[in-house]
Amino acid sequence: MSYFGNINKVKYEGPDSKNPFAFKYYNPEEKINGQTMEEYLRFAVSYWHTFTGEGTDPFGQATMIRPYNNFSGMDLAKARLEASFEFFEKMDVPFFCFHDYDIVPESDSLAETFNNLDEIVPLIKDYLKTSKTKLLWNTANMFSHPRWLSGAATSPNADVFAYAAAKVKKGLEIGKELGAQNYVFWGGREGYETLLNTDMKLELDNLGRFFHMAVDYAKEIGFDGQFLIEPKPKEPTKHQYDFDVATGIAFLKTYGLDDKFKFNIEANHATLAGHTFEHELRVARIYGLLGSVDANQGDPLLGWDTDEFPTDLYSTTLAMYEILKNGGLGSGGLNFDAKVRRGSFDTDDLFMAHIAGMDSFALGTRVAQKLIEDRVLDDFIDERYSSYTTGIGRDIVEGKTDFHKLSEYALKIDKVENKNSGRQENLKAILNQYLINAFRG
Ligand code: XLS
Ligand code: NI
Ligand code: NI
Repeated sequence: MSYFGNINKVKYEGPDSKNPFAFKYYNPEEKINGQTMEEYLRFAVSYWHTFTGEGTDPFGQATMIRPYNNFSGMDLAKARLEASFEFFEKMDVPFFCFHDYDIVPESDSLAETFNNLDEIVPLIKDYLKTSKTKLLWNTANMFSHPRWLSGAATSPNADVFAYAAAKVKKGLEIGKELGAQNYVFWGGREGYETLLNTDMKLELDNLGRFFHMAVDYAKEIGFDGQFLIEPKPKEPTKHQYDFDVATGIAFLKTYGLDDKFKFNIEANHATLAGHTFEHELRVARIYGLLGSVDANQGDPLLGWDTDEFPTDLYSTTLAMYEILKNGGLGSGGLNFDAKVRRGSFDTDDLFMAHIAGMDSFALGTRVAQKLIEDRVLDDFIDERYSSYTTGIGRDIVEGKTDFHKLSEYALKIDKVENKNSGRQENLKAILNQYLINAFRG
């Protein structure tokens, strides 16, 4: 059966196309750094927002009109699955991602839920055999059910810890079965509300223990996907332990996990942490820990994770700048952890939203690539830091000096001069110029 019968396969038609169901900038076959855009950008559809999300918000009921709305239970799960692969094919995306409870309904009984998973996973495997779309990552939902109210691996209740372990164990088995390229941990409730009732040290130690057990089990069953932590500062928990990339790095190093994990960086989580998206990407990149990306954007007027489809070209350009400088995303990808607005309730919106996001990243890629080719920022930055390439600066960088020598040197300086202007207004104007020129083709 067809769920999106009115839509044909979405194709690249170029910047002059007025077809709402065509790519204007994303040309999957166009080469970038020797790879096609498809291979480089590795777009993924997130199952939860696109197929499970119903448009509810804390004040209102579901709004989304979906062709499988008349099903329920496992029939709904199967209908969604069928629809999802039709969608992937029509959008021509190479990847998708899911939580365990996106693909089957969550039951109170763990055994029953596992049975449901055992029923759906072979069906997914069958689709994967004939589809070009692969599994970028899977994860466990350990935040929706009431049992997770005080966390999963950081719950004060040891039974909850055990339950979480069972779910991740199953998730790794599913990841292996379906050839997942990564496994994600997003700790939505791994944090605390008040220190008055919290043993922070025990919770963090338990989280470290939990991750070690996951690493051990993956090794045991031969799951070789990349482990990813997805930092977020808050929401739903007031203070989340993996606040941002820097906090995550401190945690991984403290618990001896930094060679086992990388980061899945979400744009809207970065801004919630008071950072830009590109800041989080940069921190991960310079330490070799940039794993994958949840591509979305927040709303500067709203203080929560609005998960909008990315359309801000400054942001996609600066993000792609980091990703290109990283040499791509390796086994990661650009996952649209993004949802259509509550008012965008029909299925056409699902296609248009993904097209908007993919085009925005494709355009950002072209601009970023040109900025890198022309060495616009590199040359400027080299010049700005040139004092570290000769004389005392070179000695500092090469470790050939100490406080005695530096003090001696400093006492001889007549007056420290500010040599290189930061020129940020000019650099922003150049960025504008590159963006506009990219539109010219
Ligand atoms: C929520 C997170 C979540 C993760 C996967 O804010 O972004 O959707 O990506 O659990
Ligand atoms: Ni996310
Ligand atoms: Ni999020």
